[in-house]
Amino acid sequence: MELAQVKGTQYHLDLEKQHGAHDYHPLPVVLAKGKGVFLWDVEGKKYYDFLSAYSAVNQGHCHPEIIQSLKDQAETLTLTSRAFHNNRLGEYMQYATEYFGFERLLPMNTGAEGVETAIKITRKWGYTIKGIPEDQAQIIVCNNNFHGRTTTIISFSSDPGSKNHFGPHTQGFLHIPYNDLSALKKALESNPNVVGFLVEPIQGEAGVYTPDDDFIRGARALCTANNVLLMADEIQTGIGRTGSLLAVCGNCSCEGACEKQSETYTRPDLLILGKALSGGAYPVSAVLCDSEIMDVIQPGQHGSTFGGNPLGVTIAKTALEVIQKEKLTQNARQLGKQFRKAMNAYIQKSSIVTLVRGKGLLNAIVINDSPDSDTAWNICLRLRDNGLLAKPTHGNIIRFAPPLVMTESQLDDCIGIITRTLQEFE
Ligand code: IF1
Repeated sequence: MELAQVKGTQYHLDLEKQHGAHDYHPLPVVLAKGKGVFLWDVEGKKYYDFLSAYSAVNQGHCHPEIIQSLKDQAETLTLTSRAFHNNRLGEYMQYATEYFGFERLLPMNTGAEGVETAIKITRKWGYTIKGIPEDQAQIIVCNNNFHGRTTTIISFSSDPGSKNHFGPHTQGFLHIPYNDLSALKKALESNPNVVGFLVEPIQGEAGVYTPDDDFIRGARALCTANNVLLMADEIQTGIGRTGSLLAVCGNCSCEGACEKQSETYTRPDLLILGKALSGGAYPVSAVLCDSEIMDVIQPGQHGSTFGGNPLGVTIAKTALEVIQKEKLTQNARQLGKQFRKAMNAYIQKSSIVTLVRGKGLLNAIVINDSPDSDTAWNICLRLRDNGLLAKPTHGNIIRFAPPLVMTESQLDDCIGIITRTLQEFE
């Protein structure tokens, strides 16, 4: 075939460059197929996926049961809008609320929509239940947060690149340092109009920052004492990723088996889910809370065209069933320990890796170079050449988050690829 007719990597890169917005700087690889922990590019080269679409593909690429659900429902009924009822939504709501232990669920599509929904519910609860003066509600957020890219959400970002030149910014947000209970206590006690505390139980984009064990539990106590809603953004950390069903389950002794709240579980007032809620097959997000909070939203006050559509919720129900049936939470906890043990052994003799941190299969390594250097990027390029796909978060931090279906031997294989590649940079 003529070179021009071979639709290889460069052909696809050129098309995107010419016709697309340049809102990303992807690793130069063009993927065409995915199955389980593997991806294949347009030249047929095979890779381990160590990003899982930012924890949206916990169940592995194209999981057969999730895809079968998608196919069956797609040829039956995809969308009715919420102007009418459909025969999938109620059973999904019942299943998911029992699965996570809340009374009600509001279905949306993207993670950012879930966060925006939680903000609207919390503000309205503040005005109509807590009695905050109208338009005076404050929500506490953490420095270096990532909750999505809508104009309200980036209004409370602390990253200039996410925030600058997108004003005027939405008001009503207070910032505290992450993992700082005294700062949270001070902010709560000095601001009577606080209605919520929005927090990632582990800060993913910031570089997989795992807080002190007592941070979320302490935040729970402070929010309760000050009549403020704890809003847990588990869009990236939830659904088994951190070795528990939810990152707010803490160091539950159940090895991720309880699926229900255990003695170390810190129950948020609002739980925000997305990404792996659908196993990466379809945009599905949700906000879960109890009736006394959810009922502040009355008919016509919130929703979306696709929110709660029969196709998405059918996929999501199957995706949640897979997590439980295949014990993926337990697998993530076990393999996470195996990964960090191996990386810590490597770090003992490394000059370029300073630490590994994370929980379950949400981990990151810190490269001993400036955040402005391209060392982490170059390491990811070589990992790609060596058959493993990962990407730096900020500058010198590389996130490692494979699908939770990975086996011990596959992980050993990946650890070998990672350590051999790092050796090239020592
Ligand atoms: C991108 C980051 C990760 C999230 C948390 C809400 C959302 C996300 C904790 C919004 C989304 C995605 C967005 C994607 C890359 C990825 C990401 F690098 F952007 F920050 F994972 F860390 N809360 N995270 O992680 O969910 O609207 O995207 O469905 O924008 O490049 P979304």
